[in-house]
Amino acid sequence: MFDRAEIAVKAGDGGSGVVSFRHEKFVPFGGPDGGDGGAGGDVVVMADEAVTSLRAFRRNRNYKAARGRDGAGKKKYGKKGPDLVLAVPAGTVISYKSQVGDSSLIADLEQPGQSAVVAKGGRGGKGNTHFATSTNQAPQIAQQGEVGEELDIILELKLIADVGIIGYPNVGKSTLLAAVSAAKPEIAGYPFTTREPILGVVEVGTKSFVLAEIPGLIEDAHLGRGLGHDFLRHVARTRVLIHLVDGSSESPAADMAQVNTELGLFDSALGKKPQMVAVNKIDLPQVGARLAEITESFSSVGIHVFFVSAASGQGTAELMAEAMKLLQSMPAREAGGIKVPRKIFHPAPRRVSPGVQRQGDIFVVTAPALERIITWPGETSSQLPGEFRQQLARLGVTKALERAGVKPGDKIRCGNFEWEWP
Ligand SMILES: Nc1nc2c(ncn2[C@@H]2O[C@H](COP(=O)(O)OP(=O)(O)OP(=O)(O)O)[C@@H](O)[C@H]2O)c(=O)[nH]1
Ligand SMILES: [Mg+2]
Repeated sequence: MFDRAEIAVKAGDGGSGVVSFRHEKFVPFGGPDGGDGGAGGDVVVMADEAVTSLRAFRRNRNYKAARGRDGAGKKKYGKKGPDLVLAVPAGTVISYKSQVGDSSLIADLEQPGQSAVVAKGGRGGKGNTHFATSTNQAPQIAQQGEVGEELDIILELKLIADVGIIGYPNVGKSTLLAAVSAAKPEIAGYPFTTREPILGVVEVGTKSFVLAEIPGLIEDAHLGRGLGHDFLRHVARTRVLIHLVDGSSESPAADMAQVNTELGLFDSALGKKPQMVAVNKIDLPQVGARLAEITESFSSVGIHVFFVSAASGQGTAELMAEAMKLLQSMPAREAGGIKVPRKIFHPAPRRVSPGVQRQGDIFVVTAPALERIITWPGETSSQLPGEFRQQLARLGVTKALERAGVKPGDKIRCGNFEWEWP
């Protein structure tokens, strides 16, 4: 029932900010003008009408968006890395591989055009213009871009049936599905043979639709008895119903009324879904003998019936052609009877507040914004500790260091840098 693929996605890293200074005539050492890096590209999953399966994702499992470009002098921003858009069929459910249950859901892309960001690109690093302070007009530090998000996700195609076959147990629903599609449901002469919805693809000319056998609709299904309750939800997602009745039953019209009562009790919208009524087993002599009587019993309540033999195939192609016509005459799929909240994934904010941890005789500063600080080749680094201290003060880390008992001469480490507390 599901087509499934597990893939690894990695959003682009942000580009780096740069250290650069204005070079003006007669001004040998102008102000800082290093531009910021561009953000890395996101990995986006998008439902696309032209895509019909997840097969492509079985061949290639790794997907990486491009990184952002580095900034440049003259305050030039680096270009954002282009997003990587993965096209999937409508009806694809995206979830985290690392989580189970409801919290694993990232998005449910029901309609073509819907999309979700599954991995957010890293933000670009800041150029040295951002690090100027009143006491340091020539900052020699810039910031590296953030690393893009990386995670494993599961794509699952939830086939949504266009047409559902409903009817009393044992009327021949499985036999009909098997006759018109490649599906191979179990067929047997006792009720409730089919225990969960079975899907098949029906081709009519060059077009196709998905047909589902909805099992177990009986009296009191709406109360959760029998198998019916769960499957009524599948009925809600179909657009057209084929109501199959057994021509050899005592009263085919009464059987149909009973099943419809169940539908209506579950959800009144279901009762209003367009139905095509088909009388099955016309190959049986006792059924062949009463076609006029059956036609009359339905037409007296305003219902047109189709006659078929799922076993011999008689009339089934015509029934499918009519179902296709009816589908095409209907507006595009709506959300159906069940309201599925539309979920669009927003990655959680990555803000981590700065902190200090003592590791032996080194004070390690955790401050994502500072850990990404970089120096620029060719620039002097003697003033770096001073610049770092200013940034630490700005982030309120100095106080945290003092609270942690830092003394002159102690070693401080942040990202790739290490220096002494003066
Ligand atoms: N003679 C005849 N028998 C049929 C026809 N269609 C189905 N049957 C028989 O009717 C019985 C039930 O058929 P299924 O296709 O399993 O019926 P179902 O509606 O799927 O039944 P459940 O899944 O158990 O609710 C089987 O013995 C079939 O062989 C038909 O067109 N003619
Ligand atoms: Mg069946």
